[in-house]
Amino acid sequence: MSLPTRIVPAPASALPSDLSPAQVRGACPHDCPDTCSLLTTVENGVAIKVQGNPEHPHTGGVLCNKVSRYTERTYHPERLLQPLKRVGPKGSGQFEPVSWEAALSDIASRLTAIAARDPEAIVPYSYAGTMGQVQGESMAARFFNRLGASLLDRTICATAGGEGFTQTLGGKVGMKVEFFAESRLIIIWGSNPIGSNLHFWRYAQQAKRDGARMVCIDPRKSETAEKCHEHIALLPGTDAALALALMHELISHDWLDHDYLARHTLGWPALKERALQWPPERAAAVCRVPVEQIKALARDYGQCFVNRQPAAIRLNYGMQRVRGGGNAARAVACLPALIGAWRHRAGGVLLSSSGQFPVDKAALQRPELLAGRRPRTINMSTIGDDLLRESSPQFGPKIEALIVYNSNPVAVAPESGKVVQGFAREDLFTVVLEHFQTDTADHADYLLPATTQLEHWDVHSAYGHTDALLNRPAIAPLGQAKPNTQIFRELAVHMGFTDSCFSDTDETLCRAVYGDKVDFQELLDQGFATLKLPDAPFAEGNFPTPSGRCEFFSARLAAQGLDGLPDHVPNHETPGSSAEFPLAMISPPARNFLNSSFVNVKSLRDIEGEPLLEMHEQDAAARGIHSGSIVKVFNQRGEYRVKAEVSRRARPGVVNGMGIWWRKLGLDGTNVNQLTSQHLTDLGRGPVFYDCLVEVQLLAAAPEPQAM
Ligand SMILES: Nc1nc2c(c(=O)[nH]1)N[C@H]1C(S)=C(S)[C@@H](COP(=O)(O)OP(=O)(O)OC[C@H]3O[C@@H](n4cnc5c(=O)[nH]c(N)nc54)[C@H](O)[C@@H]3O)O[C@H]1N2
Ligand SMILES: Nc1nc2c(c(=O)[nH]1)N[C@H]1C(S)=C(S)[C@@H](COP(=O)(O)OP(=O)(O)OC[C@H]3O[C@@H](n4cnc5c(=O)[nH]c(N)nc54)[C@H](O)[C@@H]3O)O[C@H]1N2
Ligand code: SF4
Ligand SMILES: [Mo]
Repeated sequence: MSLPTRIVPAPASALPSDLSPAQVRGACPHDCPDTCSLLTTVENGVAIKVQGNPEHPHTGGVLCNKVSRYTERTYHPERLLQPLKRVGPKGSGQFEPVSWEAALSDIASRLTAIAARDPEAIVPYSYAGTMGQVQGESMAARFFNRLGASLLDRTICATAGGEGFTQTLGGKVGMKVEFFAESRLIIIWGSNPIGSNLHFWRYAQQAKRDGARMVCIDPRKSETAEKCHEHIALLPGTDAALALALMHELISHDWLDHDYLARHTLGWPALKERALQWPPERAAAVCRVPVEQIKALARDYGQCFVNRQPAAIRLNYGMQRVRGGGNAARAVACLPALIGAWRHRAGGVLLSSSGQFPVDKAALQRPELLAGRRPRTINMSTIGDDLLRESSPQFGPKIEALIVYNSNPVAVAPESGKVVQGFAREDLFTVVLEHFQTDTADHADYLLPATTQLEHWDVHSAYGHTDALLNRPAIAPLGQAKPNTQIFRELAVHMGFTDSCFSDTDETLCRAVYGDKVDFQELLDQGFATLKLPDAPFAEGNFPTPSGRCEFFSARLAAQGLDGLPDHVPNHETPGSSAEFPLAMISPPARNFLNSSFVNVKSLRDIEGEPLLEMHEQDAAARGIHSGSIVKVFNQRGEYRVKAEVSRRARPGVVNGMGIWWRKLGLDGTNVNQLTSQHLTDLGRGPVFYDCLVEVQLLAAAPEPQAM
């Protein structure tokens, strides 16, 4: 195979001595519930193939389409391989190469000057470009703690649902994913596992083959919805109404596990009273689905109680990106307790398993480096507004410097018009650590080349299974790229930080992730270690809530002046409420991208084609739109162009703007987030990407089909 000449094969001494010469075990770093175990084949210091590890049961030797092409991403001709300094106007993406030494000393002196005025004017911005515990918030967090920089509230994905689960079940805890294979009823709720949780889908298919009933709850007829026995295409943001109506039916037919309710739940009389206000007819009108579908689902769920069969819910974050997302997650989290589904190992609910990992955050992040300071917190979901704010007593200092790693906010954060305006500020000093020149990187003052997963150490928790994984480097860093940890280590030296924790190696950090709670030798030997957890964690209650019970009523929420019970909280932008913007838009993940990662990998972008808007035929016909038409999607916040597809995947009144394209690779230099808002969720201060009203207008008709 021919490789770009600038890739110098690694000298043998650069590789850790305990690596096998041919195959190296690693972990997929991406923000995906599956956290696969990888096997990378290396020849002469070059990675030639990345495969799924057949010895890891959850991976089963299979990777998704994206990561099976990992070498294409790693050796991409546009990989950033040397530090760059801006030469053109802000945002122009024009850079010249500089040495690491020049870049780090200039960055350090700029940050030192800002910190002398107020360190809170410096803001870190990161998310889950890598989910690694070490290349994520370890050395970086130490650096920002020592500096006294603003803290970042990492809300962009999961905080509404996470908070809903924490209030109800006590944390991000739930069923073990493998036991879905034994369930008799599987409700896939706000999730498209064929696209985004492939290895869960393997277990679900096993159950389906064994006769389980499958129901999908999703406004979009996704690849997954198509494969289920029933698809409930509710309006976005109406899930709590549906869940409350299911409770109503369970109560009125007495499909209730009274013993479980009495011994292991808190607030049942109050929840019962709330649910009785939600007859299925009321929910059907809110969700705009046939009332029969709600009754039938309640019957299926109730029959599992009657017949002592396990019923399982796979909930995903797709349903909590609306104003009432936290309440909706709470309502769904209550359901298993009503029928005592938790008694079975194949019953209950799973949103995320991440709360089950014993990560020693303090050992990684060293909060004591704050030395008693309590910096303000910036919410990453409102970075657009926050970059445009002046200093004020409420807000604190104007943001003067932003250090971005593991994230592409210009593409992924809501209301990108404002985000771009903020990043374009001439008086903002921006450093971006990246693999590629993303939309965000275009706005950097310094662009620093980071290593990929094939080039560095890391340890991974998962959020869709309960195995910890170790990632060993398979190849030496390409070009002058450095791990995030190393960049922050060297930056610390240039800032004059002498604390000994800045000299911890990546291997030391890997060992610190779980301390003695996970056997590190097992990780070294096998690449993964299964957490020792009970099969049916809540069969006898024992929820990690303050009361030890499933908390239908949350005293903690009530104490904050919030509703102690889950309820339906309507969207900020309720479908049907605006004549100007009559359509609701959701923007779920595209199957061949991972958020905005992989958009620049040509073979994957070719499969996705162009930015796409799926429309129901009624909505399209009313606007003279056909498949292939170029349309303008717009609202009060902005507009973007896409190719329309008249599609059975869209329900009437809802359009699906598939995510998340790089702006500069789109049709008009914008993407779907040009339209999304910076409103927040009811719990967790999360973003509301799927709570967004728009209108669509034909720009150019579809080309006539060519005669064959
Ligand atoms: N291929 C691929 N895989 C991914 C990702 C990706 O971008 N691409 N993203 C990763 C990330 S960051 C995450 S957080 C995870 C989980 O990511 P999720 O965002 O949960 O993604 P999906 O599993 O695709 O499921 C979302 C589904 O929710 C539906 N939905 C939208 N609004 C509503 C609503 O109001 N109610 C209900 N019931 N459904 C709604 C959408 O139509 C979509 O089918 O997946 C990860 N995996
Ligand atoms: N409209 C709309 N917007 C959304 C969503 C949606 O469904 N609809 N989903 C939201 C969700 S769920 C999420 S999680 C966010 C995701 O948002 P982000 O976490 O920002 O995810 P990515 O867009 O994949 O960007 C991650 C970047 O990190 C870089 N990276 C990867 N590994 C490393 C590394 O080791 N070092 C460094 N320095 N960089 C690295 C990658 O090259 C990539 O450019 O987007 C959110 N935005
Ligand atoms: S993105 Fe998900 S499915 Fe694909 S290899 Fe990574 S963990 Fe596995
Ligand atoms: Mo996410």
